[in-house]
Amino acid sequence: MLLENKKFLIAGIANKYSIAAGIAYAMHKEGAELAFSYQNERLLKNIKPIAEACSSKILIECDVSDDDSIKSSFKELKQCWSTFDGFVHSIGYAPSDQLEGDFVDVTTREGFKVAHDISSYSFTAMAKESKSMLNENSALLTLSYLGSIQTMPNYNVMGLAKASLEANTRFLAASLGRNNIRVNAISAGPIKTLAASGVKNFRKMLSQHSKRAPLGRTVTAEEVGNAAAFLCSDYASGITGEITYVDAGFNIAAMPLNEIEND
Ligand code: NAD
Ligand code: 0WE
Repeated sequence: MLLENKKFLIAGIANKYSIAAGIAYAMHKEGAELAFSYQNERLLKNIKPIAEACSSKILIECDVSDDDSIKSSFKELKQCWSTFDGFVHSIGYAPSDQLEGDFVDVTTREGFKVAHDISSYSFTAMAKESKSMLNENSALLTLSYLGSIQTMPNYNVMGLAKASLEANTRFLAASLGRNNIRVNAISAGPIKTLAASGVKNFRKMLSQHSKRAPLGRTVTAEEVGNAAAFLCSDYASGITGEITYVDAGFNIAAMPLNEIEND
């Protein structure tokens, strides 16, 4: 098993559809010992059965908008694990008014600030607070999206925040490399999760994705999870600062092959 004798914290499960839930299952399957952090008490009931299925009893509240909450959550984790082998950051947020309408018109200073704070800075903050507890050979992982490098309707300021998150991945990798801590990101294709459910025309985006992607389909949280398990394992010991696309190939295709052929 890829992750035997390794301990990972999973941050960002809201419910069973969360990408982080797919990651947790895959990492559990590969023998990792897991702990979970959740944004607020409201989500606890959703996370409990997932933690149970992963044989974990460690559930810690952590709101990444609050430095004290991040600090105390790693203090709490230390009660269970004196050291561990990394964490998965699967957290992103922008106020909903930022994600509908024309970029220039809807983007505000406050919306920009919140999106970057929650979706990018929080990755740095978690690395900072956990650094002293991380073993040699640790791995940190975050989740990005194609909107970081290409435009699309409505993703708006989240695209900027994901660009920041990807640069963050590279700077953290450079900063922590000498401690033998690797830092990577997965850029996932669109998946119908809670964060996606409020998005206008998300179903249309999924069908567009299937049309253009070389594999002719979307990806699942399980597929993202399998790539995550690899990147967090010693099989990926030579990989750091990378953005790995798990998107059925969508990002490499400028035009759908079949449509041209069928004309
Ligand atoms: P999700 O809604 O299941 O997960 C988002 C998580 O962010 C939730 O668990 C939420 O509690 C957490 N979060 C938000 N604000 C927080 C805060 N202040 N403190 C702590 N946690 C907070 O949706 P998801 O799609 O699984 O998203 C996970 C990650 O994957 C995000 O970074 C998202 O941008 C990224 N992503 C999603 C897709 C997609 O299509 N669903 C594609 C590529 C990347
Ligand atoms: O990163 C994401 C989700 C980002 C997200 C979603 C929400 C909805 C609810 C961040 N913040 C919020 N805030 C809310 O209040 N994805 C990659 C999924 C996603 O979101 C989109 C997409 C895709 C794809 C938004 C617009 C356009 C496309």
